[in-house]
Amino acid sequence: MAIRFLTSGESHGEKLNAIIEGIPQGFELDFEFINSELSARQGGTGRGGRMQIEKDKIKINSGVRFSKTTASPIAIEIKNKDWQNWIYPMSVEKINFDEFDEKLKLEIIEKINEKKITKLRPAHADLAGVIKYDFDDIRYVLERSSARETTTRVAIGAIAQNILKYYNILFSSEVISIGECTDKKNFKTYIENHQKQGDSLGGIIKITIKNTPIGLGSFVHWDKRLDGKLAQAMMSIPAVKSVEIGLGKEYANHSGSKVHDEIYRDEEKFYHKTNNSGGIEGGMSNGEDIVITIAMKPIPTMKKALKSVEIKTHKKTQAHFERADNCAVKACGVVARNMAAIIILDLFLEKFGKDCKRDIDTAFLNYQKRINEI
Ligand code: EPS
Repeated sequence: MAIRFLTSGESHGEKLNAIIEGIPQGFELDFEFINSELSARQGGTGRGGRMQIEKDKIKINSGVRFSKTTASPIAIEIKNKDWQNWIYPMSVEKINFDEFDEKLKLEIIEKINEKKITKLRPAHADLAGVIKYDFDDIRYVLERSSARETTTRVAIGAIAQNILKYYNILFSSEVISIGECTDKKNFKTYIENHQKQGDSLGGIIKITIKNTPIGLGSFVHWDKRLDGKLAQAMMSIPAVKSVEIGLGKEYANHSGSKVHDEIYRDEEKFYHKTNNSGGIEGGMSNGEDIVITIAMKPIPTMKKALKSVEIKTHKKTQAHFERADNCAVKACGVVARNMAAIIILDLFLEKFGKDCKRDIDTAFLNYQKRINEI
């Protein structure tokens, strides 16, 4: 792997952090672009009250000098503005109650208890999470399993997109459907109607990557295949339940002669007139647009609470509800295009060099020259 990263941070903790290793020297970063991806992730009809509080912005603490990458590890942080409201319930340190007068002490205890969760939410990480880690409060699971964590991934992906733009590799995402609604004009009302009923929605998203050079990924080993890597990245996004490349599962309904993309060559390049393969053949990019379709399940946290169980008493109850989105499909698309950018950058650097922009530029141009001569 050319690049690797680790993220940390709880939804209502003080900050979200990440360290990215392997970004080459010499790329000027466009902070405005990175922040515009962060604010795109916050958008869309159906987002909850939290999005009114946060104005996600990247802060880079290392690995960049005068806006240019230095090849050193890049440390980033994004502040949780909402932290002010969660200082005590999410405190890292033990709370010393002696510091407070009786009234304040009671207020803090009440706040902590209020935030304690014991009613399992079906379809979330709650049940398996509390059992696996031996917790008596779902808060411990909820905080890290929250989709808030995708903020850091978008920031890293935006850095990747920023670098890939130098080579004209471009990423976009589009919402295809929300629940059963396929008419874009009606998405807003459809989501708002479900919101009024306290219900949540998922949907289908298409991610397109343009101008990927031929040959990213490889057929030589199972874990080098581009489609495999993209599928893992997509499925790692909370609530994503299926990934298709190109024609996807529809391939199974047709004979080969009807669906496989024939190969042509003109003065300039090899090409296909159709793109059912979604730009990937034999685990490698084939030069056509890479097209990924993902499905997101409806968000599990709902006002219209499902039947559930209380973790301590085992009593029947209704699932816990706290502030949540009722639809985050558009945001999921932003996360997906940025996760795709991380994978593409990783494979791009593996192919064209890992250290500095000038060497990568040369390798990239030489490769294009060689392809043109075939
Ligand atoms: C999210 C922040 C969270 C949720 C949502 C995504 O903020 P809060 O819990 O404070 O309202 O809105 O989290 C979930 C969908 C989830 O399942 O936990 C964000 O920044 O995207």
